[in-house]
Parts: sequence; C-alpha cells; structure tokens
Amino acid sequence: MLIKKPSDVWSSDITPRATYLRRRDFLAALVTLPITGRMVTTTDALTPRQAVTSYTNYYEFGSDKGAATTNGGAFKASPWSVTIAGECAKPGTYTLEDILKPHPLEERVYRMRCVEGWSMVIPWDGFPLANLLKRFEPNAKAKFVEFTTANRPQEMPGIRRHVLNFPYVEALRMDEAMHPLTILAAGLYGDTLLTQNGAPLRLVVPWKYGFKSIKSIVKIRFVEKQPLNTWQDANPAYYGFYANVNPDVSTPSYSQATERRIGEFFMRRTLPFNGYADQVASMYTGMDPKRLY
Ligand SMILES: Nc1nc2c(c(=O)[nH]1)N[C@H]1C(S)=C(S)[C@@H](COP(=O)(O)O)O[C@H]1N2
Ligand SMILES: [Mo]
Repeated sequence: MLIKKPSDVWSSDITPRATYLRRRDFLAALVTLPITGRMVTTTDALTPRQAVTSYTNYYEFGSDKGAATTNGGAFKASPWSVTIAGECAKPGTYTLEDILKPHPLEERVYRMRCVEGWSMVIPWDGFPLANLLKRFEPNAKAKFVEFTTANRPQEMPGIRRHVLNFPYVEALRMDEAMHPLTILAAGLYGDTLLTQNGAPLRLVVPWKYGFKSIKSIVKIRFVEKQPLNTWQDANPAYYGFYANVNPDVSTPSYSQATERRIGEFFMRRTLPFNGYADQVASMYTGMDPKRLY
C-alpha cells in the first residue's frame, strides 16, 4: 500500500494518478507493484508517464529515443536472474524473486538529467541498492561495483548494429553504490518497468548523468580497480567515470549549464549534482570537479 501522509508534497497532484490509470489498454499488461513507502526529493511537477515510457535512451535497441519502445517486443524480462561476482563472501546467481523479495519497494521521486541536455522527474519504485549489496558481504578489496546489462542480440536489435561495445557496463565507487539515494528500481508510476525503461531491474543514481543509470541488469561484480564504463570506452573525451551533474563543466559539444525539462518550454538552469549536492557533495571533497564529470 502507498502510505500517503497529508504533509507529503504530493507532486503527482499535478499529473493525477487517475490520469495515467485511464490508460487501461496499456496498463492491462502491467503488474501493479506493492509500494510500502514514499520519498519525495523534489517539488517539481512529475513528467507525464507517457513521456517517461516513450522518450528513452536504450542503445541495445537502437539509437533514437523511440527505438526501445518500437523494437522491444522480443525482449523477455522474465524469467530473470542476476549473477553476483567478485570480491564478496556470497557470490552466486540469484533469481529476480531472490533479489526483490526481501526489499519492500518504496516510491522515490527523482530528477533525472541526461548529458544530452534534457531532464525528467520520475516516480521510481525501488529500494536502496545498499540493502541488496550488504547481503553479499563485500570484502575490503571491493572498492567499486560494476553492473552489466543483458547482451541478447536476438532480442535487442541495436546490439547487432554495434553502435557501442556491448554488453553495456557501468560502475560506481563503493560509497556511491552504498549511498541511500542510489536505488535499484523495479517499476515506475506504480507499475513494473517496461522494456524501454530497463525491465526488470535497473539502477537509478539521481545526481549523475543518466547514462550511469544502467538498465536490465544481469550481473553485479565487486572489484578493486575502477572499471571502464561503456561510454568512456566509446568516447573518453566526452564521458567520464563519475559523471556527476555539473553545470560548470561542458562536454566537447554541449554546455551542461541548462536543461530542457521534457514537457516544458523554457530552459532551466542545471543544478550542481542535479540538486542533490547537500546529500552527496561530501563524497567528492578534495577531488578535481573536472575529473568528476
Ligand atoms: N543498458 C543500457 N542502460 C542505459 C542506457 C543504454 O543505452 N543501455 N542509456 C542510459 C542513458 S544515456 C540514459 S539518459 C538513461 C535513460 O533512462 P530512461 O530511458 O529510463 O529515462 O538510461 C541509461 N541506461
Ligand atoms: Mo543519457
């Protein structure tokens, strides 16, 4: 059940739940998630569900924003399992149920910012990644956590076109992975994830550019050395490891100072750490902000 306190800033009042529930045809295929709590980190209006589920980046299905919606039909998000490997006491392969069951889902309303200059506000349904990682008892050598996406050329036509070196890989430093704002999401807007949003399980790291939020995770590995993430491999001049949202550091072809919130007309100023500086900036004290991009 959704616990709704009257004091909550219920930002979806701007996009009432009834509005998206009206899309019955579409929702018929989805499973409504049991959500036990909620956390609102912004008073900004939610991005309409229609935009969140149709305007996506998922290169395994193609490079345009509609590709994963159009070409996602063959993708099977069930059954699913996740392999846990590397520097921990309990490596192994866990079913999606093993992964989800001990961790009640809560709704987290997060701002998301893409390096291409657009942003959204999305009500994710997930749980803190830290709670899951602790179960595998990472050891002292575990300095980073690496995530890998499914690599199924038969089901993911973008892989066959080799736009990137697949499988897609992303990673976080251990403290970032353990930060309470970092979640694994299994749904959004109260329903299980659609293929294009990373079904059945994806990462959400709201103070970083969107590419860090890896979709359809099949492997989590604890490692000692900083992994090479897919986008850094593809274009090291453009993409860094940390990818913290920073309005003061431009990419070679885009200023990162402003963003277009999907559905809005005027540009917004981009906030350092995407507005989450109070909660995360202390993890980076003493580091060169340019390296953090
Ligand atoms: N496996 C995988 N994960 C991915 C991507 C991708 O191409 N493949 N794109 C990333 C980028 S660039 C962004 S902006 C976010 C977008 O998430 P959304 O489409 O759910 O908004 O997913 C990220 N996760
Ligand atoms: Mo992105």
